Amino acid sequence: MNHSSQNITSKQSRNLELYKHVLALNPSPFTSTAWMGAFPPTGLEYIAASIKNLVGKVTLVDMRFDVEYCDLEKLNDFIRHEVDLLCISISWRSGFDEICAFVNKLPQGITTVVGGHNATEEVDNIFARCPNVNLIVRGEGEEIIQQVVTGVPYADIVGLSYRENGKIIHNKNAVLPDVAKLSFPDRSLRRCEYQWLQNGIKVMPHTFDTILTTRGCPFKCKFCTFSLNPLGQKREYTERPLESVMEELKTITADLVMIADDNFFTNPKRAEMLCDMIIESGIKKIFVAQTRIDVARHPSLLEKAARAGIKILLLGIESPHDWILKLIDKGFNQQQIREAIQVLRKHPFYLHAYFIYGNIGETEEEMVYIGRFAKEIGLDSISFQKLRIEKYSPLKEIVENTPGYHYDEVGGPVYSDKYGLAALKKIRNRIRSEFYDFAQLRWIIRKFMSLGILCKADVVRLLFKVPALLFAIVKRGIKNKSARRKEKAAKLEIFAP
Ligand code: B12
Ligand code: SF4
Repeated sequence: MNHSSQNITSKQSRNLELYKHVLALNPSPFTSTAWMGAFPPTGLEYIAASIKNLVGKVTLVDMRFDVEYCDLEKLNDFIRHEVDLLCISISWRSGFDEICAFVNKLPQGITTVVGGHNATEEVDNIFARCPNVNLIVRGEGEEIIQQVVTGVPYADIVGLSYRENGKIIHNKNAVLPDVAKLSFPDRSLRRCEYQWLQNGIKVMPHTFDTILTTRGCPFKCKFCTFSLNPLGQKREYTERPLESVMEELKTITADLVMIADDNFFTNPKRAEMLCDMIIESGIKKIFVAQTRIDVARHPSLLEKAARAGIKILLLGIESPHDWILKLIDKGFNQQQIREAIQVLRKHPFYLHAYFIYGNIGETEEEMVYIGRFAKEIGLDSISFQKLRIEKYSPLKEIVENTPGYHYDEVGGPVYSDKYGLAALKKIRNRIRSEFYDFAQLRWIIRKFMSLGILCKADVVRLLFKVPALLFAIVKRGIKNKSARRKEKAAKLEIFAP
């Protein structure tokens, strides 16, 4: 159990017990891919943990996995008969329209609170589209929801937006909570195990989980809003006490754990201490960590990270070009990337790197070079995304002031007069074929096997599933396309004069 202190004690709440049964609900949009489904809804789980001792009961439902609650009639029946507070998470932009439509189908008259990264960016939009939503918690919500469930008057809760006499009231922004004081997710509330299901087919034998050991990131890469909360406030880099992290780790049963920190190695000393503690505890997991290439400067940390079970590193490299790295303030250059990867390759890590293409002024050849460069330096796999503009991204203004560059919506891709979306799609395919070929795929499988992430039997099982997987992916694509068409038609109808 987590013994960290809370602002409002359970004793206080029992006296009040304003809510008997809270449903913490992670809705499932049809557009989310199965890969995203592999991990639990961490933010919502923090919320559930923070109120668990302040209300009668919390039921946590993740509609991606909890099939029992996917039937709307059954879900509504359950809500009507059992629930007096509904807490819904809207974290991702993908599927936003579908989630709003879904929320509208839930029972009216039950206090409904929405929160999450995307909810915070879309407060007015959600109030306008979902008449049954009473409250929206903006930003990191643990302390705010505690005040809601213990009956603090809405007007006194900073960080809350709410309806009052037909008006929407937005209280001031809340101060970010101290992560050391927050309760970590209580896995006993879960009603499902997390696995990598691709279109309903189990891809890997492992169960998945996430853990956050820090929040925020001290760097200021221009394209990135990881370290900004959705209110545009810089989330200062803050660390959880290592004892609390270990306490949480001991409650995790999953085989593969993603350390969801923006950059796990921000404080190398602390990361090394945590690795030591994991080694000492005998905990055996496959850990995945997000990091910058700077970690390569710490050989003893790398050695310990590998011994602690960190097997997959997700590296934010972004670009092979010095002028782009400078433009986005990444803080390193191509030569440093080459040197770092050379070091990292000497350790037993699977190296996956992220790149961004379509940067301002980037030519087609420069974009395509991403694939060749990644191969040259020996990365195991890569993913590449078009430059995107988030609501509070410092790049937003730059794109807006650069003639010939455009974006259609916040969160959407940047394109230019020279490279429109269709051209960027072709470039993406060129990057992909520069990097991925049969030999690379074989290499990936071998690397997974050599690191003990997959065994021979897993690979054979996976190969047998390939035809079914391909069929499911095509079927899902068609389903999504037709659903999107319907949604578009519905929108046109709403806005028709
Ligand atoms: C780890 C991570 C992932 C993991 C997923 C881990 C998981 N558990 O699902 C992986 C790698 C799979 C991933 C994938 C993607 N991610 Co991501 N990810 C993150 C990251 C780094 C941390 C998320 C996290 O754990 N945060 C910590 C928790 C505690 O914060 P939180 O979720 O916001 O929750 C708090 C509040 O929002 C609020 N809250 C949340 N729910 C609720 C509900 C209620 C009722 C209340 C009151 C409050 C509340 O309180 C919570 C506690 O403080 C964030 C960046 C960041 N630093 O937050 C990006 C981020 C969330 N990801 C982002 C994106 C774009 C993606 C992808 C679309 C990328 C892609 N193109 O594939 C996919 C989409 C995944 C999907 N499900 O659709 C964006 C989201 C932007 C947006 N509005 O959509 C972010 C913000 C990064 C960014 N700035 O670009 N991601
Ligand atoms: S890209 Fe990575 S290092 Fe840069 S600000 Fe974002 S999280 Fe931090």
